[in-house]
Amino acid sequence: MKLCVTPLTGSIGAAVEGIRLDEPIEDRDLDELRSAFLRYSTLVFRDQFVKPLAQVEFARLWGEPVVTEMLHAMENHPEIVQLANIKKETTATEAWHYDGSSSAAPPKVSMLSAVTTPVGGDTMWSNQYLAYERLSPALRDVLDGLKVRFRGIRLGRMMNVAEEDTPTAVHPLVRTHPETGRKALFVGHRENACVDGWTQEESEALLDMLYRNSVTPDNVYRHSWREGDFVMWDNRCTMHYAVHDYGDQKRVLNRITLRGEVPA
Ligand SMILES: O=C(O)CCC(=O)C(=O)O
Ligand SMILES: [Fe+2]
Repeated sequence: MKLCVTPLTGSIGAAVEGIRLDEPIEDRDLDELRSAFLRYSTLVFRDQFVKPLAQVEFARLWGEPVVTEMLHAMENHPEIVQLANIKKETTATEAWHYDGSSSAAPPKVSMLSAVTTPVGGDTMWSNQYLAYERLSPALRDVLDGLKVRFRGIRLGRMMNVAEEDTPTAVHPLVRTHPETGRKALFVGHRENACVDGWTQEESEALLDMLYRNSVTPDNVYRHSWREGDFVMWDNRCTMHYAVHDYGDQKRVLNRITLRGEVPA
């Protein structure tokens, strides 16, 4: 089998064919996967049907799986969280977000293996390098010096954690990717984020604009899930959004995240 990487949009995402993720991967293919991952930020593998143990083994090729606070691990696989029975009323993921933005070191990579898929239930990713690069140089200069306080309010609500007990962290609004060296906009929704040292009103005006600018259709890949799909994304330079348009239909995805660096 020959590894084949095909871009999915002009801005973010690539499909990878010619590889089985649950079989030993040759160094040459792994190198190619790594460079495709850094280039396209989100990789889609169809028809993989990766089982939990194989997902953990594949994840270890990329880093150290983390057990996410506030989320319930899968029995026998503490590294895996099974996303299932997510209700529209309480979901924390139907909003553009970074995983773990309210923790000191958000995960660097997240990986989903689709077990059961509904009609609908797509996931979208945005390119946060471009979200930054397409701003004017003068605004970029201002943003380079700012920090944002993130609060895990939505996730806390979903997991019934009191608002005062939800984690918070302060991160640079513009972070430099430790592997590519490119700058990416690490923005948050005004509900979960506030520019450090700014008034609420000032912060909302800026964050609203940056957030909106990040996720215009020309900067987004939207994935329609099929059972067996495996998707991995770079949480240092993308945001994502889980569309909840599937009512009570069953939707099950197995999720692993990898330990990340402190954003700088
Ligand atoms: O359910 C999804 O499609 C993605 C959920 C999500 O935000 C995540 O796994 O981090
Ligand atoms: Fe997420």
